[in-house]
Amino acid sequence: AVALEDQKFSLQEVLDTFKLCLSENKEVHLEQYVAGWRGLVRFMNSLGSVFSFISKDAVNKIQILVNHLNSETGAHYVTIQSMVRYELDNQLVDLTKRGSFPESGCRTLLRLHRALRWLELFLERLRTSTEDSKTSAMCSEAYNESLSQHHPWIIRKAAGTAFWALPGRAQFFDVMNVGVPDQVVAMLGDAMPLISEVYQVTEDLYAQNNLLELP
Ligand code: 1PW
Repeated sequence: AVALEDQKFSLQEVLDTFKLCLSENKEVHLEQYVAGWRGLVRFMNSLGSVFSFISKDAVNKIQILVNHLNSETGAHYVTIQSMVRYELDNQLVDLTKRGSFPESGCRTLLRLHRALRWLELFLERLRTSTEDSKTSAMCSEAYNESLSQHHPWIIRKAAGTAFWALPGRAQFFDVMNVGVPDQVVAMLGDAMPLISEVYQVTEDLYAQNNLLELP
């Protein structure tokens, strides 16, 4: 069987999955959120092997969340809202220092959530870029404004090195498999508000529950 991560895909589909994860009452469905991330990992892997160290951690985090979904307490993990309520009500989260719950849904999802902000900033730069824009510069600017603040020096260093090896803008658009550059730009214009909304709903939920700095 072909590994899921190797299948041909279109970034459009990936972004559509993120759209599906938000219900009318603004609940974020974990299964779709995870499916969206799986697509992003496929995307990263098609950008070259340098990115695999980055996608590896995302794959680990995705698997932890899938394990929660498939466990006997999986019913509590249907939405991010129900997950937060369940884990907090049952003291299943390390709130101040790492301890008994290194794989809590709350701290695991927070890592993906922070990475989603990076993606949002990066895709927005890509959307408004011109032909001579450098993907490596756009990627590292987005990273420096977001995720890097949560990473130790050694990871920042490794990430910076990986960005240098990113394909150029034209090849990047090609890998997205959406169409000519104008179509990519239009697709991103449609998709960005949805990604932003998923991000914002999660951010607000975590802020309300004081979870934004989970160890
Ligand atoms: C080109 C599009 C890229 C968008 C996807 C971004 C995925 C970002 C994954 C960065 C991972 C870098 C290496 C891992 C670092 C982990 O230590 C860190 N994980 C994340 C996702 O930031 C923190 O997780 P930890 O160590 O607290 O379990």
